[in-house]
Parts: sequence; structure tokens; C-alpha cells
Amino acid sequence: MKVKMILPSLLESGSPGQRPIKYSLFPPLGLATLAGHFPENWDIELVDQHVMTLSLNDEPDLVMIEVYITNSYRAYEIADHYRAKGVKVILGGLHVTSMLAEALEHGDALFIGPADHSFPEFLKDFKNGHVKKVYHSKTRNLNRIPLIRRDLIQRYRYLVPNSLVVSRGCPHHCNFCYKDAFFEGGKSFYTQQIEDVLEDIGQLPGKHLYFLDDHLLGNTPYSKQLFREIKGMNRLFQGASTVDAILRGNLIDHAVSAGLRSIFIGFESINSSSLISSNKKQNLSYKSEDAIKKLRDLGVRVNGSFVFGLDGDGPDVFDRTVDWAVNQGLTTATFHIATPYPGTAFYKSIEKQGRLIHKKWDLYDTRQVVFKPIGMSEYQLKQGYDKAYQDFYKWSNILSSAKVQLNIQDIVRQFSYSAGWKKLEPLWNFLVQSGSLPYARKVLESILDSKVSNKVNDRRDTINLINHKKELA
Ligand code: B12
Ligand code: SF4
Repeated sequence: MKVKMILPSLLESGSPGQRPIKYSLFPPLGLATLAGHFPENWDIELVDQHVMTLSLNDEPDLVMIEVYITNSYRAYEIADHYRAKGVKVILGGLHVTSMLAEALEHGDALFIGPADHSFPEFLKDFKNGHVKKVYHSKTRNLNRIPLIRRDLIQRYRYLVPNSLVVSRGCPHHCNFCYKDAFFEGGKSFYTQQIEDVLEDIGQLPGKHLYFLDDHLLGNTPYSKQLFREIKGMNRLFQGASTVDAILRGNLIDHAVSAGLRSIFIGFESINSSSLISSNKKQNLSYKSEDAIKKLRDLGVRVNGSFVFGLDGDGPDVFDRTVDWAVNQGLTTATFHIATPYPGTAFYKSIEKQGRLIHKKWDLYDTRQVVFKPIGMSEYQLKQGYDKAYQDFYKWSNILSSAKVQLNIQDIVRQFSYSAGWKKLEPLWNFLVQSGSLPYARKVLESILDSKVSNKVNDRRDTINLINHKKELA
């Protein structure tokens, strides 16, 4: 049996306008996870159109396509092409879940929500020749799911092939987030068994890991246990968290002592009214500045993520946000234009108020304005967003941000990391296109690898000692 799994991309790999480095970061973990369910003797091909050329001349027995919002038109085109040849096509992922009616005409079977349990059910039906039109995930756990088929991933094509997810969802409910719609009808935050995680990590060569979980610190007892196990493995890792989880208790100390070196935090907005309107409570009860300070003291680099155009934002939000991010010494910052994803509470409210400009999903990429903001014009929002990126990554701001670090080594390290990341994009793109990513990865990893500062190493040793004493007590 021949199966083709496809992650379509909005723009083909190598086409003008595509940003090779952005799309060569992570392999398609969702599809590689589901591939673990196939019998061993099936012939499986995994094509990630962000980094590979997709050929459409074949006739596999089954085509599986992952659909997210910006790739949805491309996904439907590919699906229609194969179905016209009589090939069975199944569709799943976030956009299928939120736009089932739209996706229905393009697939033989569609999957709502996470498919870790509904996909094996489909496979049984497929073998028996009677597939249902819609499979809805009801069981919500990650127990006994097979190991990710990492052998299907062409590692050399990615900057961060050692990415993994040990949970699904998140404990919070921000109103602009995909999460509540995707997990509707069941649990929306659950974790994988630690022994399975360790087995997956065991498959990953090198030292560095990148957790793509929405919230790596979302379940304190689980994360503590995970960090205790990872600690002995001589790994360094990156992950995402919210502000409150960094300041509550000592979980972050455990993470650092296990090898956490860099963290992604969705600060989203410096306007508390925007946070309130987005139900982002977890960022309101604690001060972001305190979380950043704690992370700096622990030697952890911070990548902050911000959204512009929420209802509490006026035209001053861009400069204020950039100033704040620079003054706080963030290593990198990611800016987004608020985007109402179908299915979210944000989308429903914007649609009800008649503020949606269009439903061209390929433009819902967080870089375009797709709804009418209330505190500024659409033009101001787009200009302000573009300017925020330019300003944050100005040489003078890269330097000012680096200067917030604790000592000269860290200043140099942060400066090279931020400058290398944003100022050298043409070089990164050249490396991607010439197949040299593994070398580039080594350089990036060596920056993350290097000991952060003596103060931090002392601090890490102290944490290790305290933990050790506690264990003995
Ligand atoms: C890694 C990542 C990327 C990577 C790579 C994507 C990839 N290779 O998978 C990159 C950097 C390229 C990327 C880019 C973008 N991303 Co992105 N990304 C993610 C992230 C962090 C992790 C994806 C992941 O691995 N999940 C874990 C796996 C296990 O879950 P999964 O993929 O959903 O798969 C499960 C199910 O969906 C289902 N399933 C999925 N596909 C299929 C197919 C079939 C046939 C079946 C049966 C089942 C099935 O089964 C799987 C197991 O349960 C998610 C956040 C998240 N938590 O998912 C955002 C996320 C998917 N991204 C998002 C967005 C918006 C983008 C961008 C448009 C915008 C941006 N500003 O960057 C760009 C678009 C790129 C483009 N070309 O247009 C949104 C999607 C919103 C939506 N409604 O579609 C998310 C949810 C982030 C968010 N919180 O808003 N992204
Ligand atoms: S904390 Fe992040 S992942 Fe969790 S609901 Fe909010 S935006 Fe979504």
C-alpha cells in the first residue's frame, strides 16, 4: 500500500517571495506522528512543500493532507487533483476543524480536532473498505500512541529537526487562539507519558531540543518530572511559556537546571486593556518585567511575541512596544497583526460587529490587516507593524537590547545572536538553498551552547545543590 503525506505550503519552496529560512525551521510533526500508525510494510512518503518539490504525477493509494489556514487553498487544489485521478484523499488539521463545511467538498474523509485516536479508527475502516466522511476525535490522551516516524523526516532540510511536542493544547483560553475551537468537545490540554517522551528524545542525535508545545510549563507536576528526567541526559533545550508560570513556584529553576536556554513568551500586548479583552489573564496577574528579570538572572534568552491591533491599541502602541522590548533586553521579538482565526471567540465577535474585511485565507498570515481595527486605521496598523520590525532590529536597538545583559560575554553573545538572526537573512536563505543548513545549525547551536555567564553557572550549581539536598532530605 502506498501512502503520500503532504504538508502544502502557501508559496512553493524556491518561489519568489518565499522566505526560505522561516519555512525551513521545523519538520511536519503532526503528519510524522500519525505515520507511526501505519503497518510496517506500507510504503510511506512524507512531502513538506515548504522545503521540497511536490510532484503530482503519481497515483498513491491514499493521500493525507495537513490543512492550516494559509495553506488551505493550496491544500484543496492538491486534494482535487488527486481525487480527479480516483485517489482517496483525507484532510485534517486546524483549518479543517474550524471550516468543516468548506473542506467537505475536497476530501473523502475529514478529521476534526487532534487525530491521535481517530486516525487508527480510520485506518481500520480504510482496510475494510468503508470509510466515514467525518472522524471526530473523542478520546483525548496520548497514551500508547506510536513513536513519531522520524525516519520519514529529511533532517538536513531543517534548521531545527530536533523539534518535539510532549503535550497537546494549553491550560489557558485566550480569545484569539486556535486552541479552544480545535479541542472543542473534549479535553484541551493533556500530556504524553514521560517514558514515551524519553524514547522519542533517544531518537534525536546531538544535544539541542526544541519543544513546540504551546505551554511547556503548563502542568507543573508533569513538567517537573520531565525536567528531572532530562537533566541527566546532557541536553539543552528551548520551549514556550506564559508569564505566570515563570514566576509561580520554582518550576523554572528545574527547567534551567535540566538545560533550558531560551524561551518563547507570548507577552501579546503592553496594553492591559488589550490583554483583558483577549482573556489573557495569565499575563495580568504577574508582571512581565519580573519574569524577564528572573529569566535573565537564570541565563535564559527571551523571545517575546506581540500582537498589534487589538481593541485596546492606538497608534502609539508600536513605538511603546518596541521601546519596552528593547529596554527589557529581549533577545528576539516576533510581531503579529491581530488575525481573527475562524472558530475563535475573537473571530466570532469581529464577524458579528461587521469588522471582517475579507475571508481570503491565504492572507491570514498575521502580516496583513484582515479586519477593521478600532483604535487606528488599517493603513496605520500595517505601517506600524512593519516599522516595529524595522525598529526592533535596527543596529542601535540590537546593541541597546544586548547591553541589558549581565556581563560583557552575554552582551556579545546576545548581539551576535539577534544580529545573526535578523540581519543576515540573505545568508540564511543562501544556506537553505545550497543545502548547507546543518552547518548553519552548528553555528546557532554553539551560541546557545556556550555557558551563559559565571553568575548563571554559579546559580545553576546552587540550584542543582539545593535540589540534590532536597532529594536527600
Ligand atoms: C511549527 C509551526 C509552524 C512552522 C512549521 C509548520 C509545520 N511544519 O508543521 C512554521 C514556522 C513554518 C509555521 C508557519 C506559520 N504558522 Co505555524 N505553527 C507551528 C506550531 C507551533 C506547531 C505545529 C505542530 O507541530 N503541532 C503539533 C502537531 C502534533 O499537531 P498538528 O500539526 O496540529 O497535527 C495534529 C492534528 O492537527 C491532526 N492532523 C494534522 N494534519 C492532519 C492531516 C490528516 C490527514 C489527519 C488525518 C490529521 C491531521 O493530527 C495531528 C496529531 O493529532 C503551531 C502551534 C500548534 N500548537 O500546533 C503553529 C500554528 C499551526 N501556526 C499558525 C500560523 C497562523 C502560522 C502562519 C500562518 C503565521 C505566522 N505568523 O507564522 C505561518 C504560515 C506559514 C505559511 N507558509 O503560510 C497557527 C495556525 C492557525 C490556523 N487556524 O490555522 C498555529 C496554530 C499557531 C497559533 N497559535 O496561532 N508554523
Ligand atoms: S497561552 Fe498561548 S497557547 Fe495558551 S490559549 Fe493563550 S495564546 Fe493559546
